[in-house]
Amino acid sequence: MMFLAPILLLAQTPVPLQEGTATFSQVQTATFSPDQVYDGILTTLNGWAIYDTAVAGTLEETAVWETAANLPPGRIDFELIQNHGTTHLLGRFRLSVTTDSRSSFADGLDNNGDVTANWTVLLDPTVTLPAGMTYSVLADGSILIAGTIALTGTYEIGYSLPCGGVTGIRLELLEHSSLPFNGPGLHIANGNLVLTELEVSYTPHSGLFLEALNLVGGQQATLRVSNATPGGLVAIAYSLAGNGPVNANVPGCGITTLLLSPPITALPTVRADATGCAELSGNVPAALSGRPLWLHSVDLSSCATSNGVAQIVG
Ligand SMILES: [Ca+2]
Ligand SMILES: [Ca+2]
Ligand SMILES: [Ca+2]
Repeated sequence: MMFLAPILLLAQTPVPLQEGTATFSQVQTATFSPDQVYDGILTTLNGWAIYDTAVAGTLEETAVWETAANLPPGRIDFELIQNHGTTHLLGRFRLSVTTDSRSSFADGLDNNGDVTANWTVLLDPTVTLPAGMTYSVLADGSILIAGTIALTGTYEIGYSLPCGGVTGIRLELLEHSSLPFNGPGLHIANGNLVLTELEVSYTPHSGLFLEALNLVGGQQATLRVSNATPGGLVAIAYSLAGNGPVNANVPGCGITTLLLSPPITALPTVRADATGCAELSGNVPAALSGRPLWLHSVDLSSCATSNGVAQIVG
C-alpha cells in the first residue's frame, strides 16, 4: 500500500496597501506620492519619486504603508515596478516590516510623514532582476544593484515574514558611493528613481514550518518555527552529520522520526506566540562556516514534526 502526501495548493494572495506615507515626495514635473504605488496606474508620471529641488538632487528617503489585513508568518513577495523609463530604477534599498498598531505609524503624509515604528529588517531575500542586472546584500540587509541597468523593469524580491501579524511595510531608499550621484536611484543624471507600483503578495507556509535565517558563522542566526500550537513549546535540534532519518525518544511525544543523523544536539525549547510562531536567536560559531548543518523541529503539544532544513553555514 502506498501513501501519497496530500497536495497542498498554497495560493498566493494580493496584499492591499493603504496610507502611503513618506519622508519626502517629488513635486517637480508631476506630483508623485507613495499612494500612487498601489493605484494600479502604470503611466510614466505616476508613482513615488524623490528628486528634491531644494537640494537640486536626491537624498535618502523612506516610505511606509499599512497592510490592509494582518499577515501571519508566511512568504511575502514584492514586485517593484518601474515604468517611467531612462533607468529610474532603485539602486540601494531595504525592506522591513512591523507588527505595531496601525494607529502608531503611517499618517498618510507625502512629506515629513510618520515612518517611525518598531521595524524588523527582512533577511535572506530571493531576488529576480531585469536581464543584465546584478545585486549584492549588504551587512545591514539592504540590497545594492549593479550590472547593466535596464531602462524600465521589475524587481521581484521575496522574504519569509517574522512572527506576529504584520501591519506595515517600510521601504528605505539608501545612498551608496557606487551609484550615480550616490543614488538612491539609478538615473544617470541625478540618482532619482520612480517606483511606479509596489505589488505585494502573501503565501502561507504549509504545516509545521522550520526555517533558518542568516545562518552565518560569527553572526546571529534566527531559527523560526511557524504553524505551531499557539502558546505551546517547540523543540529544535540540529546535526552536523546528516539528515537521518532516526527514531528518537522526544519527551512527551515518544518515539519520533527525526530528519537528523546522530549525534543530535537539542537547542533550548522555545514557546510559540499567539499566532503559533516561535523564534530562537543565537550566535553561530565562526568555526562552522562552510560546514553543512541539518535542522529539524517538533511541536511538543501536537507532536507534529516540521520540514527538515539543510544549509551550508555561510
Ligand atoms: Ca502607480
Ligand atoms: Ca543622491
Ligand atoms: Ca496609520
